[in-house]
Amino acid sequence: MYLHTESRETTTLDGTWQAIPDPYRSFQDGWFDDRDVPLLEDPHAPADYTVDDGFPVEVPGCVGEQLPGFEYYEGMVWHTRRFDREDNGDRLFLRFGAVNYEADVWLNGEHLLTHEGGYTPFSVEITDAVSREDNLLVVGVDNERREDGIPAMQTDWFNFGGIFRSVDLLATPETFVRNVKVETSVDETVTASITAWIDGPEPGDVHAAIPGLGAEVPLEPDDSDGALTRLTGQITLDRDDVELWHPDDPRLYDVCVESESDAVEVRTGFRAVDVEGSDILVNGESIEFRGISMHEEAAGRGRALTPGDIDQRFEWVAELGCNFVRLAHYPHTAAMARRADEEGILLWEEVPAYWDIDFGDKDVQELYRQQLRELIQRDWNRPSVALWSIANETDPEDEVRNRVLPEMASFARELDDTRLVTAACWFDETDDGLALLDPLVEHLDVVGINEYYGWYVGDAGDVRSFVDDPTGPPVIVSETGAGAKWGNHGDEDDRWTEEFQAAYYRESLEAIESVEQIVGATPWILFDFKSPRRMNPHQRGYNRKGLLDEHGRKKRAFSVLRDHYCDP
Ligand code: GCB
Repeated sequence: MYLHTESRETTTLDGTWQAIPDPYRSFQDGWFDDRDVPLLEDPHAPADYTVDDGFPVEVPGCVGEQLPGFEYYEGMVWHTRRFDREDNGDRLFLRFGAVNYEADVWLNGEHLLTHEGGYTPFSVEITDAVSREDNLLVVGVDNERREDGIPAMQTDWFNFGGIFRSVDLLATPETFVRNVKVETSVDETVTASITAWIDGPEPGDVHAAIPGLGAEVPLEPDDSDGALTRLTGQITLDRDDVELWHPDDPRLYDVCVESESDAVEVRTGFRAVDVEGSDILVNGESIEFRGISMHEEAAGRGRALTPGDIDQRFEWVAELGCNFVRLAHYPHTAAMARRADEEGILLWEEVPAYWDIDFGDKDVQELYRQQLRELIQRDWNRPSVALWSIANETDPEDEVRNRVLPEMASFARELDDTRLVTAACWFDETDDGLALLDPLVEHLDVVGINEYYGWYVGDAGDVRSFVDDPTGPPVIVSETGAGAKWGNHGDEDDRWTEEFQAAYYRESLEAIESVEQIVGATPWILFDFKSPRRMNPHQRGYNRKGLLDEHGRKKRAFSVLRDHYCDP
């Protein structure tokens, strides 16, 4: 179960760590065995590495962006640091925001945890392993791609390695509130169904309150699993008494959960997202999704975004007139969703089940569920999140995929059935025009379609031939785009020019607009991003489909999309 840290005081372990690249994995097997420990501790020993004298790197950070010569490195990098314990809590947890891709956590020579999956948070209790002073924390960070990984061997983005989100210590009482879920529904009344998980021997009395609405409810135990007790309760309010969360007016409320020994707060909003025919409704009203896709990347920092990077993203989104963002192709920092809550931006969040995943492998299926769980439990209180996307461009002819993906859609709904489940698929070309034949479609609430008519195939505007079915599921064009090098000008027919890209946008947006069943789009993509598979002279290691380049310089298509959204 996810460890809630949102409203809590934590001690940060961010800052300068030591990084020791280990491409031959020569330290891996003997890191803490009897032979090596003296080497680690004796500064005069003939050691090839010492835990205190790696290359200094900043955490959060991506290794390749910080160590000259390691830009495209994929493999093991040991990360180490020492810390003193400063809290007086009964229990202490170590929490990582994200480590790409596998993390092996050692504290004072004791192996505590291996975590696979590069974009979701994880934590481990260290109460029995921690000392008051001079704790040695060693994290093996391995970003080598693997056949049985999620993602697997091929992606159209760079595999930045590192501890690229914050590391914190969280001290708690013996029994504490581990996590909270607030599910809201909106009809004649507004309901908040609150679930709390209490970790520890004495759950005692627990209640939930929404001070801004003068509402309170005791939570009753309804399940117990070892040390974890689940409690639930409901608050029902008159619709007139609540200001709903909506992109035009993103009202937020605090929900407080208090046990006898602990208390946490969740900042959330009341809203409902539903499908009716081929419309998506927010609080019962049909809404058009004016979106854009983005990767989590900042020039020179990889995926380790600063607060300034996040501000900048939301400024661009506001300038474009968007009310919707696709956070592709993996979970972005939780700060994006918190900010989207405040700004009234709807989100599509996704796990990196991208292209060729080994869906038949049971361990991969478990890893898939784990990644869905870690994302959904992290963000299920964010009113901005409207869609959970379970996959991107997976093969509709693959029978194993067609069995496993519906299971993952059900799993996402089991965790949270107040959002819509989607996946990015393709159109099928038939004699009558474009159609939705992918068997996955019937298991989705909303169908995402990636289409590049006018770039990879066909002509911009071919989407017009879609066999519109006003009773079919809502469709979002989750990708459409063309490459252009910033500053490269020419004729509208010349690929890689800004003019070509702008013309592509004009045609494609008009075609998308003409199809009833399409309720929105997240064109590909806000800014250029690193991709080792893109090496032509215009690309040189970057996917150039951005509306901005990697330095934030606008291409002409930026204003085409802005005019489309702001001045239709
Ligand atoms: C896609 C992928 C996306 C790529 C994009 C492209 O369909 O989903 O990850 O970056 O196309 O630029 O080709």
